[in-house]
Amino acid sequence: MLRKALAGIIAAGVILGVGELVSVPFGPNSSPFYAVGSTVVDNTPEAVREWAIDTFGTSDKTALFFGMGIVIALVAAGAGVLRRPLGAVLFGVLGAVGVLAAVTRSTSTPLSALPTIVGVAVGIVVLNALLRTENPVTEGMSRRSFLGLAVAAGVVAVAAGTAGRLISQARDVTANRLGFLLPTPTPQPPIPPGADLRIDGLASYITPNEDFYRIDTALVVPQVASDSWSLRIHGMVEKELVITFDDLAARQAVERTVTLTCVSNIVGGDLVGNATWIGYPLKDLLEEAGIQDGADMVLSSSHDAFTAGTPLDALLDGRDALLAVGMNGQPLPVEHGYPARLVVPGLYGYVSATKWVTDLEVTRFDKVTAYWTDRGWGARGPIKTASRIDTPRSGGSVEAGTVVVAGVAWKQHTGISGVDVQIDDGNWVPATLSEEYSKDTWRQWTYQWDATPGNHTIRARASDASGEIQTSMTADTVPDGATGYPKAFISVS
Ligand SMILES: Nc1nc2c(c(=O)[nH]1)N[C@H]1C(S)=C(S)[C@@H](COP(=O)(O)O)O[C@H]1N2
Ligand SMILES: [Mo]
Repeated sequence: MLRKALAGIIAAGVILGVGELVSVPFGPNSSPFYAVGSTVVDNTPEAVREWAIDTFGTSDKTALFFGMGIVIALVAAGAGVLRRPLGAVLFGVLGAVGVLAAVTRSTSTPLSALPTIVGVAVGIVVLNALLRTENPVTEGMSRRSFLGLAVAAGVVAVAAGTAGRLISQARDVTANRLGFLLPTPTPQPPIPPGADLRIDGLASYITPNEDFYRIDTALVVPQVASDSWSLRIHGMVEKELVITFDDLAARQAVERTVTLTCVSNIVGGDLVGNATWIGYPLKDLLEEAGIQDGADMVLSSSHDAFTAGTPLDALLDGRDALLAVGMNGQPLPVEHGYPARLVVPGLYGYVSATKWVTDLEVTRFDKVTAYWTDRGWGARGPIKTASRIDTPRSGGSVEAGTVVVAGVAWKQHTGISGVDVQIDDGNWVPATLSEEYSKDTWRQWTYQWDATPGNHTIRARASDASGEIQTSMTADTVPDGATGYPKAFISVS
């Protein structure tokens, strides 16, 4: 029984390993593992996705791979235990599912079916060979031949899988990115030192690239080389444009510091970051194409077929909406969209911040929908006023006396004009704000708290520059962003 289960698991390993190796020439979405994973991601119910992001944060992909591994192992063990040839039939059926997933990815061709087919064929041969060592003439012989075959098959599976991954990675764009010549932007006004309070435990004003949150649906980071990249602007335009990096080189780049936020950020969460982007004003590109009357949306698509629907106003009203190619003085990190992405101040990422962007279709909200709007999220995605308490950390303890409380607040493209702090049920008292740099970025705040022994709750609330106070009403992230006051529970001794 155990042996049969093990045979099933090893055969499944062979399917995935061989599939991975054969997928090399056809791209990651043809690998049975990643094709099924991506299909799972695209079809995950909203509640489950939110739970995954809340629970695993930006490690949600690792969690998915782990979960898939467990499910595959269980099903494979079952296939091994089934009466022959039912196990092989089960593998065949699962293979068909894998093929279906592989050929229906956006980047698929009919050849994308090949890795799964080859993998399943080899896997079934291995399964049968392993199970045939059952019913032997002498039990001892069979155990030895089973073990030998099992180890050999296991080695083949791991070697093929690892080789497949390594070769795929070796063909990545790391080298291309290292050779990428970042344009010299017209400098923006310098960021005043007072914009960054530099308090221990408080998020720095500029988020370093390594610490910048990453959210996307890509299980394998899209690899788009700058020399094969182009951006097509089409739809309701006077003349279609196809822009390459040669064209961009003839244009003047700008730099703009803009805070990005994810709509899935829970109150107090860290799916928000501030970077200085180098890029090209989208307004210029769109106006060059010429917008037809009646258009109200730009549907941006990525290399991996993610889509976002951005209100056209936000791209034309003069705010710094960019086709960004640089992030904090570096070419975009590959996981943040190399070689080009969109950045639009004031809108959540899911409606605006398309990474690995290759296509802009000028269109209408009543004609097309985008990736997340198809999954129940709001169509337009303006960022809501929010604040966060960074220090002291909720759940922590401090000594009685003066305690520095500090955090950040944001309402991109309106600006933050104040933050108030409340201790327990006391009055709201104003915090001190960092120097404002731009209304498109977050602002830090700090408050000197005279902490007395006992358990205390600190709350914060921001006011935006239009005079509106952050709402105390609690709302979930779905469908258009969480609200409510951030709280820190602190014990003072
Ligand atoms: N191609 C692609 N672009 C994407 C996404 C995606 O899934 N695929 N996710 C969007 C979302 S929901 C957010 S919040 C931002 C996050 O950008 P970052 O990962 O650089 O922080 O990217 C946006 N751009
Ligand atoms: Mo997001």
